Amino acid sequence: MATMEQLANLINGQQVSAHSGKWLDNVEPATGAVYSQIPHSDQTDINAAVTAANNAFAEWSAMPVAKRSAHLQALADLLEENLEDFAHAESIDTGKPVSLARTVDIPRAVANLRFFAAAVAHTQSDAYFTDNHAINYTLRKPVGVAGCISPWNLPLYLFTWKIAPALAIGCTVVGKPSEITPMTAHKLGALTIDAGFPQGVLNIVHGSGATAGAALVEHPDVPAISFTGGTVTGQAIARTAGPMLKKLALELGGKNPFIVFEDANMPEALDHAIRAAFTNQGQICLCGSRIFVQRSRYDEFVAGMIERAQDFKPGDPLDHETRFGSLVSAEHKQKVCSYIQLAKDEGGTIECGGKEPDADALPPRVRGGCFLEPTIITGLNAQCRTNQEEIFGPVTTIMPFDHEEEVLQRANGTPYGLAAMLWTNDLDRAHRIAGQLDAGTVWVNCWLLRDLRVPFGGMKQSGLGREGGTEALHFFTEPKNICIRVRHN
Ligand code: TXE
Repeated sequence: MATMEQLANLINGQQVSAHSGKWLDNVEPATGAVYSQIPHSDQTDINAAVTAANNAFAEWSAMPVAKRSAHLQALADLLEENLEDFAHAESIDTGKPVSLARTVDIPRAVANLRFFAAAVAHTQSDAYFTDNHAINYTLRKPVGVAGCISPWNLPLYLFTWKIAPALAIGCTVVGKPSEITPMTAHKLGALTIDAGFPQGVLNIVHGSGATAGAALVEHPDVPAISFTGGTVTGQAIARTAGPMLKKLALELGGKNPFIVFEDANMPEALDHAIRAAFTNQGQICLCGSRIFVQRSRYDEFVAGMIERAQDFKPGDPLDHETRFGSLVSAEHKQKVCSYIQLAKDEGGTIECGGKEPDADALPPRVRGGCFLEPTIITGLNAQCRTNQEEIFGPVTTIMPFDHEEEVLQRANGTPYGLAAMLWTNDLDRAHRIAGQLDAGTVWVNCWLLRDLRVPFGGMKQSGLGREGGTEALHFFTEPKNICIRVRHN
């Protein structure tokens, strides 16, 4: 029997097992089989990683910016060279189609590293000339050891989204990838050794959220925590980090509205709505999971969505033709199924999907996997739980609306505020509505078009603080104002 691959922590430039010698199983969700193990790290491992990061901080933060950038660019080069290998690993680990991993996740992870390597060279410091008698300027120093905790849906993309700005600005890092999808972060850690990163600059500790994650958040020598994940976990982290007065960036859940006015370009709106609903099996915090369509076009839109959903046939994620893969775990699939049942109980009509694919619709290799058909539900009101709570799976509802004010109120009527999509050809209306939507990002006539320079994050329960561009670089610094009096003889 082949031996099971055992992943390693990266601490002080060395690949090591958990101090306790314990392991957690890592499952391939498309088959349900355990295919590797990760270190079940605890406080002892986190302490070792933080010590290594602390020891590396003085040299890394004092290094010329161009040299730090070169390290990140070297890592990006290696990742790009190994794109196929990483895409394959990400597909096995997450259940997402390998075609998505190789065209989106991995290239975007490369782009994150390159973007922040370049952006840090262009950071500016504010300076003010104060009424002719003082000059104020702001020194921004890296805050120290940054704790970066990432989720399972876009594992490498979101891991690099956090570590790249932290490293670029001069912080050292202890990263804690999701225990559900550890593989690509593990492989990236190995690449940092090949890229010649100084020891201790990037440390990666695997393990559960309750053990390794919590120990990282509680560590007194980690002054900044950047977290992406569920709202409940974000609230728990805030309860620990808040009283310790840590810097905190939380990117949490969403329940994003996708609003289609009658004047919209319908084929385009439909093509984007279907992608926004079902890309990555609906497991993207920016997915559009509540679609509002102006009544005159409602029936046509529902029919168009049902037709297009047929293109998202569940298949083996490793098959390059597959567009729609497996959910990330049996537990998560169970959660999504419970919401489909809830939608039925609340009086919804399942227009398509709503169940597992028939066994013979899947190739034999993946018949034990966590598959669900893309699901479209109508007939629900905006206030029911199905339309209020984050499902985070291949489930979208469609509702008709009559007026602007009505749709605004319903779109804004959830605890979340991450993203909103708006489809109209009326320029005045686009500006009018976009400005009033409760969302950190509003996409007008597009979805998931990203510019890494803009602030990214959520309003209300969708988060705290902003990532992206200058905001991300600033997050990992402690600004200090220096005021110099100007004497006039
Ligand atoms: O994520 P968790 P879960 C949503 C989605 C999903 C729900 C729960 O609705 O169904 O969250 O997902 C680490 N201290 N999103 O439970 O727990 C954990 O190990 C420190 C939206 O799988 O939030 C992992 O590394 N860390 C989301 C990370 O937190 C802790 C993406 C995220 O896990 C911890 C994923 C603790 N006490 C899920 N507990 C998005 N915004 O994109 C867990 N962790």
